[in-house]
Amino acid sequence: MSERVLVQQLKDLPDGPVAVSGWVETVRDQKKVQFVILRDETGAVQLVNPATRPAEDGADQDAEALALTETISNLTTGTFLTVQGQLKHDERVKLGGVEIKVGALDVAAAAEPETPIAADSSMDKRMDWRFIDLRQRRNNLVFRVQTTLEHAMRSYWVERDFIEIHTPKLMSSPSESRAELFSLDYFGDQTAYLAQSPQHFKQMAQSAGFGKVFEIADAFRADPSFTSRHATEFTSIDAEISWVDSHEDVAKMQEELLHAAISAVKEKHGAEIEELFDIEITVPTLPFPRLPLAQARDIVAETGYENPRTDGDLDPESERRVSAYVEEQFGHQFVFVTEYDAGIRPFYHKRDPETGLTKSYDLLFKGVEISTGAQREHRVEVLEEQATEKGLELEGLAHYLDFFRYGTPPHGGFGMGLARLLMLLLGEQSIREVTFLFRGPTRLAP
Ligand code: AMO
Repeated sequence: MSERVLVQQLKDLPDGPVAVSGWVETVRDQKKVQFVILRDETGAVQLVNPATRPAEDGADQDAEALALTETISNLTTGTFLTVQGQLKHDERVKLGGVEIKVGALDVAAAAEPETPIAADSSMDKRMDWRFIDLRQRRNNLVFRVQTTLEHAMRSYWVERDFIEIHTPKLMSSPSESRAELFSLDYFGDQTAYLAQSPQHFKQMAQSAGFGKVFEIADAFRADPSFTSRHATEFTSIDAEISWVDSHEDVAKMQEELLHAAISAVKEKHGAEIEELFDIEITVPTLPFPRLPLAQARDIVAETGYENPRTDGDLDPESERRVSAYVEEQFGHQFVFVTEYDAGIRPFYHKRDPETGLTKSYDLLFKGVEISTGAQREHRVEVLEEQATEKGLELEGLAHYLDFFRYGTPPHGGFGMGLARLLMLLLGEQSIREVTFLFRGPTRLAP
């Protein structure tokens, strides 16, 4: 028995005995010869078997060959199996220039004959059967790209002595606002909230003297919207650093981080992404352009679009227009929109004493917000004032406010949605396509 090899290794192996494991993609059962396309996590290979059909005249036949032919005839799409056979290099084989002549087949688990989805099924139907949908090459690539992105980000941070933290997702108070909050019964009469962000605890790490921290973890938002960018559970990429002079120090770290991560993706998967997603990965140049919000609003107004938002924030169409302007003027897919009005930012954003504007930004990528960053207000009296001004009860924030009563350095950080970054990088239309299992208002299963 040969040891299992991966399909992508076959091209480098000499002709001879091999074993490959995977699932059946197609079966072509011809009278004289049978072909099976077998796929594993690295590629697909053609299996071939000269068919032995029952003789009509009752002549003696090789029982094993008959049984093998019958097994292959009965193979269903999706069946997982191991094949032992003879590898043969043959340039005429379109699929990779190799094929395996089947010696023995060992079915691990047979699939039911009717596959419930096809490649052109609706997104909702594909999500019902996500494990089958994920067998597509494109979908497999999404998660290999995701792995490279996260690995490159971790490497960037670890090389710079950041500490990785895992903050609790069960909380006694909301982590952002009271909006979009999931609450649940917690032993007796207590209420727990699901963390909307690691905001409180990544700031706590600053008071703990950790200096630079990061976390890649789930965040929860009871957001009832059905847009292409919102989920009720998503992976949030967060970082927080001490001793910043302004949000600019945070932006600098984030743009370097994205530069490193996207470079890694292009280097490792650029060609395959181009083949399967028909999109060229552009490594962003440094620094990314910056645009104060007031100027961004003017740019939108000059395009003739009337932003329906009355609070001065940019609506999604305005964000698209700002990005289009930046792409045209500076040839850049990213832009930091900075200096948001205090009224449209959380209480914990630091404000510029002269302008009253927050030391914060939103990062737009190809017209969509992927991140919010800011310097934080670290003076507890000012924090209390700003929280009260926003109508928040200090009692509920008591533990958070305590973090800043016993010494804390000036600090800042950002939160970034992993799925939004992936969606835009790969030119996909919805975060559902790049989320392993999407969670939304009407989607709790599988
Ligand atoms: P914010 O609320 O802007 O900021 O969220 C940061 C980023 O998280 C992603 N995101 C989402 N992704 C999918 N579905 C959602 N419902 C969803 N909500 C947010 C977006 C967004 O830009 N604590 C601050 C960050 C900070 O200041 O450090 C925060 O959570 O990509």
